[in-house]
This record gives sequence, structure tokens and C-alpha cells, in this order.
Amino acid sequence: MFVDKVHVHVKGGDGGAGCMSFRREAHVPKGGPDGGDGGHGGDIVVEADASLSSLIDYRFKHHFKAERGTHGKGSRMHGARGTDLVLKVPVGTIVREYDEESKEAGEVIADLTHDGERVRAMSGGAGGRGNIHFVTSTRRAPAFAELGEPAQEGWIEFEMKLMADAALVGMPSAGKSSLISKISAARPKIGNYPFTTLVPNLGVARSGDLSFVVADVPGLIEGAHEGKGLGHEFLRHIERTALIVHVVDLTGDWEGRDPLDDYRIINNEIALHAEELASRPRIVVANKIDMPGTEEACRKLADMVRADSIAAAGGDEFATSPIDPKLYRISALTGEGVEGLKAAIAVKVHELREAARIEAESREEFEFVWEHRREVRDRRFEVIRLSSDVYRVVGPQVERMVVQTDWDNEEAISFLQHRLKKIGVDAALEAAGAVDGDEIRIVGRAFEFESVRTSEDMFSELDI
Ligand SMILES: Nc1nc2c(ncn2[C@@H]2O[C@H](COP(=O)(O)OP(=O)(O)OP(=O)(O)O)[C@@H](O)[C@H]2O)c(=O)[nH]1
Ligand SMILES: [Mg+2]
Repeated sequence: MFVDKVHVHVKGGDGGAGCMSFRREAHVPKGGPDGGDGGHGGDIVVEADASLSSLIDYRFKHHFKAERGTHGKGSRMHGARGTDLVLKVPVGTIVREYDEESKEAGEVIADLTHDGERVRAMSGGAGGRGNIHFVTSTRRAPAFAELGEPAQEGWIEFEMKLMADAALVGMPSAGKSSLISKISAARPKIGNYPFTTLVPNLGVARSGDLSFVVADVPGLIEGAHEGKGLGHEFLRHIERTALIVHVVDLTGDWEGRDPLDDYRIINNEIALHAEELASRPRIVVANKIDMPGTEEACRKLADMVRADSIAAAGGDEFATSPIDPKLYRISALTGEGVEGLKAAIAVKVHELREAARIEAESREEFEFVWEHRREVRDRRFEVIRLSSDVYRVVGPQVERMVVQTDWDNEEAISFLQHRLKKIGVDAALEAAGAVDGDEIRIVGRAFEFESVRTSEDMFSELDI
């Protein structure tokens, strides 16, 4: 089976707890705080690996977790960092956020197009800080430490798209598999019945010094863009290819079709699948010229292609068009015209690669864009009024702060209250109508709202 889309649940390692400890020495009656920090939990990293050709590894295993950080200890001993978990995927995999409930993919985390390219898809939790961090001029002996931060977790989607330079598309039985077997070492099944090819085949073709990767995609039929036939899933693969090589069967063999209708239908399906594909560079091939009685269809098709080429260039005959004005006439059976077609594809692919290289150099790194957006989202919180005197605060960062607090420790709780105030939770509660004594709930905890604090400055010198 050709596995090209999977969903996996990933979780970073939790952070280790910070330590609350005081120095003990033989001749020092009361030592200072010396609790070390907890170790950072491992991250979930996704890495492209050129030796993989499918996502089959993720077909049955869906849950992955990185190692947790260990706890801090006395004598300023910090916990160890948890090991990252690296998930390997084929080159050409798009990593996205995924909502398991709605079954919808979200933002793109990364598009891994080079061997070894990696992205941190989920972060491990930060280690909790030991009590050495909480010393201030008014508080010499802080008797609390932070618990470890829980790691981020969630579902992500891997989608693999073919990384071919050129894709052979067309109606079933047009001769796409015959053509790829003529121009490359690929040996797919060839049959005189439709839908012989069920999964895409890749081959490497050479023309002089130039080489390119070509894909033989299963046949498309009318309505493919809305799921008809087998083409639906595979239309996606065309999105990745720089060049579309449209193969038309001049005999209209399958179901006694008209080659000119076929040509129109395939163009339509491609454009309906994704608008930008309509302007994707394209070469049109007329196949089966060895069959008698195909000359007229060939002539008409050549006229259509020329007209489409001019139309795609905005009606200007001399402007460059994404559609090659020339119709390539071949026989994938006898090999006639195949060398010339191969050379034309090779030259076009190399031109496109050069253009893509120049564009890539001026593009911003995907990873950082996504990480920045995620951070912004992480800091957001919302106040929900549950009843006249009960409020709930929800938001990833706020909730993590609460989970990191040791609730058996008064000092840790007042430190939390100070942090919440600092990031604007108190102000938001007041704006929502909360008054002293109201109940505030955050994750599984409930406490009383107090707008004026007596212990106000106790933590003000700390870096929160
Ligand atoms: N006469 C002639 N027959 C051809 C030519 N190219 C392909 N055929 C025949 O057409 C039939 C279909 O060829 P395939 O290469 O399997 O076609 P395909 O486009 O890969 O078809 P699907 O995989 O079903 O989409 C086979 O019987 C081939 O032998 C050609 O140039 N001339
Ligand atoms: Mg085929």
C-alpha cells in the first residue's frame, strides 16, 4: 500500500522539577538556598531522510513521546535534559498541525524538502527552577521551587508528496506508463485496460548531461477533482512537480473517446483541483502516432495547444507562456519522437529549477514563522464568566503556570499570583467584572480573587 498521509500524536518530555534545598555544612549553622533546576524535557523533532520512500512506519504506530528531564538536586545540581525524539519522514513531507476532533489539518509547521532538514514540532517542558532563583533582598531563604513544565502535546499530520520534476498525467490508457518505461529505468505494469497504474511510479531520465525525476501518475477521469475514479488522491502529487507533461491518446482508445475532449477534460480537472495548477508550466504530448488515422486529431490538437499557449500568455503570441506552444508527437510503443520529448522536458526542468533556486534564496524560513505564531497563540488567554461570582481562565501558558505550582506551598502560590498579575490575568478578570472574593478557576484549581496584594513586592525583583 502507498501510505502518503498519516496522523500521529506527539508529546515532548516533561520538564524535571526544580529543587528546594539549603546548604548544609559542618560549621555553617544555616546555609543559603542551593536547590538546582530540573532538566528540560526532550523535543519532538521531525527530520527528512532521503533513504525513506513512504510513511509506512507510521501506519500502525501513532503515539510518540520524548524523554522527560530529571529533577534538580541539592548542592546546585541540575537535572539532566531529556533526549529528543527524532521522527524520520521521506523528503517531500509536509508537517502540519492537526485537529483530531474536527479531523482537519491546521497550519503548516514545515515543508521538508531536503535530506536532513528538520523542524521541532513539539517542545519539551522547561525544567522547574530551583530555589536559588527566588532569592530577593527581602527574601533570603525562599522555601519553594518550581515544578517542571508539562510538555506540549498534540496531533500532527505528515503528508508526503512526490518530489518529481515532471509528472505524466492523462486519461487512463493514454500510454503514461509506456512512456516512463521508455525514458527511464522504471518498469511499471502496462495494460490495455484502464487504471493499470494504481500508485505513482518514479523514474530518473537522462538527456545528455541533464537528468530529471519523472512520475507516472494514475489515470485521471472527468470529476477526478471531486473524488471520481482513482485520480483524486493523486492529483495532489502534481502540486509538487515543476512541470506537467500532459499525455493525450490520439486514438481516444479508452471508451472510444475523442482525444480533443480528453485534452479539455484533463486541463479542467487540473485547474479545478487547484487554481494555481492552471498556470503551471506544461508540455502536451500526442501519443500513439503509429496508429493509422490519427493525423487529423493530431493536427487539431496542435492548433488547440498553440491557441492555449497564446491565451495563457495573456493573448500575446510573442510573450513567454507557461504552456509550450509545440505539440510533441510520439509513439511510446515504437519510440518515435521520444528522444526529442525527453530533451525538451530536461531543458525545461533545468530552467525551472534555476528559477526556483533564486526564489528560495529570498524566502523566509518557514520554521521561524510558525514558531513565532505558535508562541503568540500560546500566550493568549481568555476569561469566561461561569456564574455571577465564578470565573474560569483558559490559555496554554496560564494553565502551564498553574500546573507548575506546588500547591502545598504558600510561597509558591503567592509567586503564582504575582506571575498571573504580571501577564495581565488580574486586569482581564477585573475587566470581566471580577471582584474580591470571587472564585477563579484555572485547570483543576480554584482560588479567591484578590485585587490588592499585600505581598506585592516580594517577587518584583525576579525575572518571571
Ligand atoms: N499503438 C500504441 N499503443 C500504445 C502506445 N503507448 C501505449 N500503448 C498501449 O496503450 C495501452 C495502455 O498503455 P499504458 O502505458 O498502460 O497506459 P497508462 O496511461 O499508463 O494507463 P493507466 O495506468 O491505466 O492510466 C497499452 O496496451 C499499451 O501497449 C503507442 O504509442 N502506440
Ligand atoms: Mg499506467
